[in-house]
Amino acid sequence: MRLRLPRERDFTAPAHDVRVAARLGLALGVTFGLCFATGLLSHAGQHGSWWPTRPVDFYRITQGVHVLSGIVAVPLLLAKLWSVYPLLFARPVVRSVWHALERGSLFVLVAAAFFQLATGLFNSAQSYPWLFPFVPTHYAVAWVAIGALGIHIAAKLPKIRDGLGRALGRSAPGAGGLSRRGFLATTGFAAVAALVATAGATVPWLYRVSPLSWRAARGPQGLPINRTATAAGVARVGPDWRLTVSWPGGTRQLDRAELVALPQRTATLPIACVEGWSATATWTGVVVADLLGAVGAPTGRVEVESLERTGAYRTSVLLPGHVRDRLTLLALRINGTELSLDHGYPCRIIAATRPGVTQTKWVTGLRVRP
Ligand SMILES: Nc1nc2c(c(=O)[nH]1)N[C@H]1C(S)=C(S)[C@@H](COP(=O)(O)O)O[C@H]1N2
Ligand SMILES: [Mo]
Repeated sequence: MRLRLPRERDFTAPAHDVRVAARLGLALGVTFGLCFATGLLSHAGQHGSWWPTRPVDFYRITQGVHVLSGIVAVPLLLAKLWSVYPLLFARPVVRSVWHALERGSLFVLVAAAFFQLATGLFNSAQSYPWLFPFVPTHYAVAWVAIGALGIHIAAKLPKIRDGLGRALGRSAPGAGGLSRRGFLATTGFAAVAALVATAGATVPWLYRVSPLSWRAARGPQGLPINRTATAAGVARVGPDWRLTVSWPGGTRQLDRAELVALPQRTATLPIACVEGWSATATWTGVVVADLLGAVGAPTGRVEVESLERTGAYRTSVLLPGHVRDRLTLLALRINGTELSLDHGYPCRIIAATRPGVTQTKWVTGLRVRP
């Protein structure tokens, strides 16, 4: 027997069909679109010059959609690739310059999509088994993926129309494998299972049914801890700790007793981590706007500094809108008890809609830039 490469027509399963591929493509287009849009929002929330302060759960929702749409895209992408992979064996390999470009962009799309989904999943598991910085790389490749997706959709528009326009129909008698309907139903089931299995990390009423909700599972003082004081290199905080508030023309140091003596506000606010988990706590502390007023500092943009000496999240910026917001607290207490060291003792920033990475713990300095 002579070995030969298969041909496209050798793949006879009914699900290798443009009607299946187009429907999966539509679902993937929606999930990738959601993932891209919410990814841009997350980028703006961390690096932008404006960010809304309401609704309080804004980032919790957009980042939940970001991570969950990425997770749902995994089974959809695998099913879509399986549906169309016989096209790899179509001959001739290249029919025209246009065809070569279209195939090349498809290669870029698949590579970029795998890269985004894999790095995103690793990030949500807080694992970084690579040497490049996650945030700028994930952000840059997102543009590559969305660009290649746009080209792919434009090139395939006639086929997409054709595939979506035709009913799934019945498979020919004797055709092997799952029917077109069966294949789509199985893929849909896998996508919903992936969603339910992970959504409990951020959707409270799924905590119980979601086996992978461990990230949001209760931690000490009723809230998970992402980075412990030990991991951040923050040792015991002694009585010599001071909060330094500075502004052009002035500086003021406060000890913890002075912070406790200022008027306190209690608010229920979520921490929404970029990794896709979120959890709500009740925080008590000083409204940052009141604190600035009490020491005679102007308002403006505030740079927050932590006791942590190294680490990407030792500083953050409070934009003017958040500095004015009365839900922006320098929290001293969580769920009715004093903040533990792991939760940011002696004080931490907690504000509405801020990405978790900017809810800075172990605060030591507030620098006002009017
Ligand atoms: N100084 C400092 N603050 C920090 C971090 C950090 O690494 N260093 N991690 C942030 C991240 S990523 C999140 S999600 C929240 C988590 O807060 P928690 O550990 O109190 O739950 O704290 C934020 N504050
Ligand atoms: Mo986080």
